[in-house]
Amino acid sequence: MSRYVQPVPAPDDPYAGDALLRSWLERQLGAAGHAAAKDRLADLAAEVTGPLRAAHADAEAHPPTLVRYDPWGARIDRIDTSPGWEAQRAAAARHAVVALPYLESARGTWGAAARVVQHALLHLYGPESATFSCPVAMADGAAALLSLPEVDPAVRDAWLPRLVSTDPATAITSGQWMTESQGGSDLARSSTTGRPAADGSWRLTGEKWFCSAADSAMAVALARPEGAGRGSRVLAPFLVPRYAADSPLATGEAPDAPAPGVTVHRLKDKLGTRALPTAEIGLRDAYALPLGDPASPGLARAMTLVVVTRVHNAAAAAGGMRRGLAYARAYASARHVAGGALAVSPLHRATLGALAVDAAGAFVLAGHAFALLGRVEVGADPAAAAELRIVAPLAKLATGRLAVASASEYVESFGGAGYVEDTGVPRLLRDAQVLPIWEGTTNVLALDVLRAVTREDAGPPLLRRLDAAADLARPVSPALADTLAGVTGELRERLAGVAADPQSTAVVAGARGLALRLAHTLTAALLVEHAAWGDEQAELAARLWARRWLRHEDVAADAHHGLELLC
Ligand code: UCC
Repeated sequence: MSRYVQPVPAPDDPYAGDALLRSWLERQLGAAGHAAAKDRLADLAAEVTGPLRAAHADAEAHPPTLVRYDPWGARIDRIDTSPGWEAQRAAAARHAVVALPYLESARGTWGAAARVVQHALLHLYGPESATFSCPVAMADGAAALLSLPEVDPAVRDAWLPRLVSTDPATAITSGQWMTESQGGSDLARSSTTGRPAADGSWRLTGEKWFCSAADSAMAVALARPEGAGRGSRVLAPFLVPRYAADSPLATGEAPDAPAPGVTVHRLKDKLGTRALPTAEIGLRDAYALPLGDPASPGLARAMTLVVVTRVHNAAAAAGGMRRGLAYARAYASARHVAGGALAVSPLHRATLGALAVDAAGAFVLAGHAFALLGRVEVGADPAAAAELRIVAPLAKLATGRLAVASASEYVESFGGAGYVEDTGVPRLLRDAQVLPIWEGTTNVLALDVLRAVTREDAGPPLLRRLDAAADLARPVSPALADTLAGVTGELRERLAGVAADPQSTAVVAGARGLALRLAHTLTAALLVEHAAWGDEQAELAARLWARRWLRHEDVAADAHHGLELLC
């Protein structure tokens, strides 16, 4: 009797097969702008489905290791990574996944929308990058911080070109050394200190607890300048060269040895993102360069980086959801149960359809955040800046939670195979779980949303977009328009309640619910906007999203009927 072997699921080309991505680009970039991006996107997609998928598997199978001592007893703290990880590093540079929005040529072609093209690159690259998307995010955040006018041009000129290089031989990434064990997200408790040296550089001393991409050539570290006092606002961002090659304090160490004063205590043993080296790092008078004047409160400067990594987080969530859907659909087409393909089961189709609605929502939310970021950076657009202040945390928190829920469904949709490690499927769930955690948990971000609303009056720009979307929806679907208008009215009242008594227990306890409601309503509005431009898929997704997330209805029957259109 022959043994049955399940077919390996082979998802579509992630660019050619993603209708929403393509129509989003067509709308955001215009036909000529999209045409100018096509080769770049097609090249990356082709590499993702071939060598990068293999590199991803290799990096996941061979996690990084820390070699603390050389054979003769010298402390070397070397992080060894796999060939797959290095292939991901090279591809990120070659495909300009970090660099694109900083390239003159890209800004010339797409203007502020270079960030839209970058988001498309991330959407393709991230899900099977073995989480190289993390160093990509932090390198981008560091590049944005280095681009600020208050940063010393000599520091910028020395480091920014390396961060945005498209040559794998010279490109570097950055870590982000913020978190300390006693502080976590409460940065006010940071105890790393900085003291100035005679030559304008600084020396940092402290312990950093959660340093991802610890193999990067540099890191942005937060430290409290000597004499600066307590609290979070006075913390200042510093650039720390990670290796001896870049540290003027080095005295003959090998170029790839840690910079003097930088010690890698250990690598974290994490639930997921296992290919990504995350370390606890000690600093003892480590060489550092200030990013801006350390005498002026620096946390707001550092948030330039954090806003960028938060929108990358949203892109990672949305990209992962889309790729999970592609795998689940490929599996359902190949898998036969009860006399037919799983893909024709109405119940399975309804499950996948609901996931497609969620993937579409996450995509437009992340995409909108990138579009705003581009307008802030290129046009210094104040309306975009005001909206981004609230959209960045909303996009991060809502997509993080959606990604975990979706990943759980994707794993389940593979049945037993989804629970078997070397199918690669369980990783989807483990890796999704980091998304609501790093760069601020759901609750930390919900409190950030409250602060944005109360201190920076971030509610009105959002409400204006929601009002406009209700008007746009009316000719197409009065029911959808009514839902949007009703929920927007409810949100207007809740935001007024927040403004009236921001510290009340009811407001603080309700922060997560409010933030999710804002994010889900914004997502409906963004789908409506895309539908009004002429996208049929977005129209169905908008209707089902609003019913699913704003009215909490079961959309199974419509999701089943609409599955092909939704994908
Ligand atoms: O390090 C980490 C792991 C790395 C892994 C990265 C992977 C990324 C991959 C993604 C793709 C795959 S995670 C680090 C996690 N830590 C955080 O995210 C910090 C969480 N905590 C917060 O977000 C808090 O909201 C604080 C600490 C930023 C602020 O709380 P405070 O202490 O109450 O401070 P304030 O008073 O609210 O804000 C201080 C200043 C103010 O400006 P000034 O000084 O001008 O008044 C605020 O306006 O910071 C400004 N500010 C902001 N600006 C605060 N929040 C923001 C914001 N969201 N946007 C802009």
